[in-house]
Amino acid sequence: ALSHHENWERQWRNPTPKKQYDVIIVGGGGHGLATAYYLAKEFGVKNVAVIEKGWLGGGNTARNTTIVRSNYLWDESAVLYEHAMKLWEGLSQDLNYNVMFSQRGVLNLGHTLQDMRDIQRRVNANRLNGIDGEVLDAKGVQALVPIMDCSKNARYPVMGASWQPRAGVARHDAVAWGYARGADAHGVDILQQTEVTGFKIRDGQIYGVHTNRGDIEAKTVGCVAAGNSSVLAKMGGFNLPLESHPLQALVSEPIKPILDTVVMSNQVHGYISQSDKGDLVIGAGIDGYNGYGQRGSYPTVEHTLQAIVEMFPIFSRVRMNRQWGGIVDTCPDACPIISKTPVKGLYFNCGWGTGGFKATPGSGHVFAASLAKGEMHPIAEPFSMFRFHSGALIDEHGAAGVAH
Ligand code: FAD
Ligand code: PYC
Repeated sequence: ALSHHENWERQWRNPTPKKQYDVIIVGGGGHGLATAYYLAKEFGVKNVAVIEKGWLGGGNTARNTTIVRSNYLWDESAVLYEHAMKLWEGLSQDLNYNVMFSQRGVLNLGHTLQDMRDIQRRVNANRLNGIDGEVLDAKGVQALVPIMDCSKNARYPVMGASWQPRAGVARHDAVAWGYARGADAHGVDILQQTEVTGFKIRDGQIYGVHTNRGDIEAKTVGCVAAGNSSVLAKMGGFNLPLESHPLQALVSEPIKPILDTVVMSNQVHGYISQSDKGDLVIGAGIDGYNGYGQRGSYPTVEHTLQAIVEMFPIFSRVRMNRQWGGIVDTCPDACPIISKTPVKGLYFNCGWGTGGFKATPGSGHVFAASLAKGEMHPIAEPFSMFRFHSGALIDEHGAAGVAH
């Protein structure tokens, strides 16, 4: 049947690399593509290349479980993630591409008194920052999710939850493809199967990159390479305080619609939503070891499914269909790095760890503004890599949602 469609128009070009660009973005995931899109569309910087060693959005953008929320504790991160949330709310229209952003709400469950105190504190902080949020008791949670075991018999009974109604999920591939098509339409060159193997640096200033397809020059280079960020930093001659860990996810066979919101529990440690296709989309925390293999180990899967079945006994006989892993770049304070570096003109946007998908539009937008102006955008400013020198950390482990 597809033979009738062989003349489909390409969504983006497959150009030959030019010798020189104004800005090079390393990494063609959601964040890199969003950066290129806003650079060209909003900041008038159109001579831009996105260099991707594999295929577009094949890294964590393709591998994540697409939870989008902005209920972070501290002002700095709340502002960053809420900036992203506002962009999500108009993204399909802006890109003219359906990113299937579904604001079905996210519950972060509490199972102990201390969980509930933390939830109250975080929801209060959110509301002071103009972010929607409510504290629910167990009855309120049960009313939203009738199939969840909210009885007192559970090993860790559900005591309540934070509820962000504007939160939800989006379609990961569509986000990458929508930004790619938009960036390409504004003249950005998207170079797939092109790996950056080194930086050209002279007198402390970047002036290009080495790639497996030859050298390409630019006086501004932004690296957005998620789990591979430390490898690129090493090429620049400095270290980043990142650990690269596998983070796994799995999906079930498709079933009829049964769960119309997103449920996360850090205490029993699992999270779940149902995709529009019907699959249950499931995950938990990182595998404890460092590595670059996009797989993960069996005990983590077992632990995750124990938690899911404990919360949802109704799912005990649903079969799992697929499992995969991505490499996440975790930072000591569970916050990203959006920053200048010791090399002039070389910028990094990384350290999003287990939670960067939700930030994709906001991250791309503030990074683009910073690259265009040569000065960090005020929202990005607190996320400098130099906070690990000054000690001005922003500890978001509580809101990160997935144990690091
Ligand atoms: P990526 O999409 O990984 O893009 C980086 C790109 O850089 C890759 O395509 C890679 O090939 C390329 N690259 C690397 N090195 C080079 C090089 N030398 N030369 C050229 N290209 C290079 N976040 C949420 O907010 N909600 C979630 O529910 C969620 N769930 C997750 C579940 C899993 C299983 C995983 C793995 C992650 C999850 N995350 C979640 C985190 C989220 O996926 C990431 O933070 C986010 O997608 C990072 O986007 P990115 O564009 O920076 O990275
Ligand atoms: O950051 O919300 C999140 C998240 C959920 C699953 C993985 N990360």
